Amino acid sequence: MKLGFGLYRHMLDDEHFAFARQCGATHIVVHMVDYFHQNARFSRSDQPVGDTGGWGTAQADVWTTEELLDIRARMAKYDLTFFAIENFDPCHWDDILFDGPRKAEQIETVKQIIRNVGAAGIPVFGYNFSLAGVAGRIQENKARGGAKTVGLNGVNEQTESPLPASMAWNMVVDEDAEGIRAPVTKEQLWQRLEAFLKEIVPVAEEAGVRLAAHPDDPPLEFVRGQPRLVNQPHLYQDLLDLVPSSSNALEFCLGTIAEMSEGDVYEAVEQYSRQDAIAYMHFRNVKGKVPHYHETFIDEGDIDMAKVLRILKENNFDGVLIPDHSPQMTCPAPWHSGMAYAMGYMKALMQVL
Ligand SMILES: [Mn+2]
Repeated sequence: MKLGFGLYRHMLDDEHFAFARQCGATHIVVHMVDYFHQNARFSRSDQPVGDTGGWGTAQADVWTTEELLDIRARMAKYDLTFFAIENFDPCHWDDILFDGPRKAEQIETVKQIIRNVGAAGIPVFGYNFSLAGVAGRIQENKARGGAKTVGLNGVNEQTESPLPASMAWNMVVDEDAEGIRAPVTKEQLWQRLEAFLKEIVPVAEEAGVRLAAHPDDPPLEFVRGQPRLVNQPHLYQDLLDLVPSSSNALEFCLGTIAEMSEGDVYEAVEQYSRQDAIAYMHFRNVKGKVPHYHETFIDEGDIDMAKVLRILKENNFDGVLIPDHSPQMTCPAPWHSGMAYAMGYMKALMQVL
């Protein structure tokens, strides 16, 4: 197993590559959809919440092989491997998620992206087949020592307010759209996922790319009036069984799985690592379950992280672990210090193992 690090698009520079390498990372997961491109001082747990409750406006450019190869070459100078891209831009697939008029066109766009990613030698593509995306989490100083972190303290106006028609996932895709998104049934959502996987998995196989599904965060039953797809651990199996293939895999978010109201996080790690279904893991910790939980430092939550690593090792997990999020530490570099703390802990656990 390998130690990786996630970087947003605005962080794809020498400074952040050096930081990741200095933290011990060998592999990089790149978030090409950058909520923060207009304000690089935000870190991931500083998600700006506008009056639509979103993370900003999506940008619909298709990532070219040349662009990806350039990023790959720049990180290679720091002995870093471009392991995965995380998330489609909502503009790439809003009509796939909502069964809109441009669905067929967007399926072709997604196929082209997967081909480009494969051609650039990037083996994994993480995605989150979610209608409302990440929504409703609040920031509180609940991690150890009063560190700022995110969580839920019961459902709130954000989780309960209907998703505007202007939005897909948690971003604005069409500023002019008025009204709200019609509620979708859980059955419809799963049918849309099945149709998506049946189109895209064969292309991913041919391109040498593993699609890796993130669960719904936060894993409530409904968010913004829309059902969640994978909000219990057993639903990951349903996703895998729709189209069995090594290219139909998981972006296993340990924290989100632990937040789910049913199931056992260690059994889930065992079940999915035994099948070699985990392409990479968001290795983070949390206290509580929906609708009352908060993210914690890696060593203070409900999850025994060493136990998770032992299960992964027994099942010969060969993928990448990244910290995903971390609480922010009280100092002039809150994001960096939180991440460096998580990375040092992960590196040490891996060495002891
Ligand atoms: Mn995650």
